[in-house]
Amino acid sequence: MERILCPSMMCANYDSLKEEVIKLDLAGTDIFHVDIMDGSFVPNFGMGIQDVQYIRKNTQKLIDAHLMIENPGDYVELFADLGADIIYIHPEADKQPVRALGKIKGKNKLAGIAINPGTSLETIDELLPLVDYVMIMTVNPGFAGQKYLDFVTNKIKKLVDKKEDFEFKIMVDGAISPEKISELSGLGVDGFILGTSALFGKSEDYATIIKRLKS
Ligand code: S6P
Ligand code: MG
Repeated sequence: MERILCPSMMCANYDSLKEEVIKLDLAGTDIFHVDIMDGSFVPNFGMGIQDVQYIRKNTQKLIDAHLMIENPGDYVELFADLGADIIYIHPEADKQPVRALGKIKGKNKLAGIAINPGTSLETIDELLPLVDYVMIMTVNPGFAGQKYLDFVTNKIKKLVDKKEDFEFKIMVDGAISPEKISELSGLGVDGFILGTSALFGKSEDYATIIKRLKS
């Protein structure tokens, strides 16, 4: 099974965003991960509308919008129209997550849910047949450069067991180091968000790092 690698663009060098997108594209990026925050669902602000448009203009690869915002269902159409291919909502942030996922599908986009470290799988069981991706947060969302929360690995194992019955892919986001990628892909995780722990701010170039992380 090929690992799906997704650079977190919040961690890219903004002095030269266009070159970053092109370099990452050529280096073997599968999905560009774009963190959208509202200062309410998470205590920070991330990327925004212009960032999604700008990345879209410079790559043909898939783009995901990770909506860390209240009432994400109100905004899925906006991000679909901006060119995101995959839209993640946090079910914790929407009173009607099923409706929000329906809106994503209505736009012919791939639907994902991202779940916080404290969210139990039992609360999202009904959503599993409706999604293409389940992204497990392995840090409290809002910031790059945090520490992996070990207790979440147990939830990842439980989700892998449920995968047989459905079609979704399992992604992990937060403090994903090269060591975590080997460990978690061994458990059955499909995709990895690459931030400061694995990809950005290193001395080697993106192509060398991504090639190594793929295998
Ligand atoms: C923030 C966001 C994440 C980070 C990513 C950074 O919570 O959803 O996508 O950008 O986790 O990676 P790292 O390795 O610095 O934690
Ligand atoms: Mg993210």
